[in-house]
Amino acid sequence: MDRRALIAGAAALTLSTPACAAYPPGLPPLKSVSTYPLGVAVRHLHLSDPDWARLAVTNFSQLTAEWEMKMEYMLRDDGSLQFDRADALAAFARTYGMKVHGHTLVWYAQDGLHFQKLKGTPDAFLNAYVAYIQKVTGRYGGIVRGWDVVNEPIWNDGRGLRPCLWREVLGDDYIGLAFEAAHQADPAAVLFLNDYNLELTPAKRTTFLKLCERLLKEGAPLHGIGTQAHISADLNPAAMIVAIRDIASLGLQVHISELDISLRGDRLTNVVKPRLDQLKVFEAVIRAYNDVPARQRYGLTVWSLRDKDSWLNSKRERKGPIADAPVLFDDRGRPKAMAERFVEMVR
Ligand code: 9MR
Repeated sequence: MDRRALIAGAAALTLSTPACAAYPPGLPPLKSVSTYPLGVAVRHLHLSDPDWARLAVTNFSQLTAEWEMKMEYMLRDDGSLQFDRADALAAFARTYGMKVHGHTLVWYAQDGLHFQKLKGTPDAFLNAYVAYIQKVTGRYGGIVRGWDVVNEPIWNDGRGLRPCLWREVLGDDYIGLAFEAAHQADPAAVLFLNDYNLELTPAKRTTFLKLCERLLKEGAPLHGIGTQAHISADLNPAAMIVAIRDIASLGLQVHISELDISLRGDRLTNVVKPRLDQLKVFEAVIRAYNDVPARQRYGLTVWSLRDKDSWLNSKRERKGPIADAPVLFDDRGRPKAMAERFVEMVR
């Protein structure tokens, strides 16, 4: 990667600026007690926010881009690539000694005009598909330790593979092809299949795990399973334990890749119910992950640093008057009970 871009990105931030609310005495930085990489989602604007940066650098050892490493940002309509923000993130990580997890190469929800235009010419489509994956993974070789190669391939009710442009043109093998392409470009990267609701919907988990087994049988370089864990505080804690055990049973790396625990008990009405026992569900997450063999624990990533940074409180997602509070630090950057419990429980 261009060294000048790295340095420019890093210089944009000075952590000596007076920063966020004082960190409570007695609570060690979360990453200092964690036995596995502890990740946090980041958006570009956070990198130049000293409050965000200080809290993140103190407590977390790994970053996942919430948006800027997705195709929707990286790929312009004319097929050219836009790396500026991913480079800035990589520079930030390097400056503060953090790891980077790549999210995401192929997603049913994002295809883009460049690929839509190639729909009628499957050979050109395939070439562009492989080229995109290889340019992105190749550029961040040695920087990104693992990639969500394919994101959310399974229907929410578990009935099978979702339809998408990739599958329409390349067939079901769009997944295997993506893994192969990524592996060729960066043989050291840990390659993940990532999905959500694997805890909530056993039928989806079963289909997802069958897909993993099929890929492994076919020799795909699939190294890990990302379970997003966008869960709600009314999830039965036992469901989490069973899900993680099932997921780990394949012997692959396990990444809890996008953890947040919403206080909206009912996702249909989106009513925030502050009384739900979020802590109980969080404890189940940590207990379940503690039980995964250490060699399979790729890391746990929380999907935003402070409650106010969460996608659940974005204009598009927030429905009612009460804000959601799904993550470990409050709006002012103070650790919540979940952060304290993490320190007590992690091993
Ligand atoms: O939190 C992300 C939000 O800021 C983006 O606008 C959105 C679309 O790119 O993606 C959100 O993150 C999603 C993640 O990439 C995949 N799993 C579900 C996450 C929440 O929607």
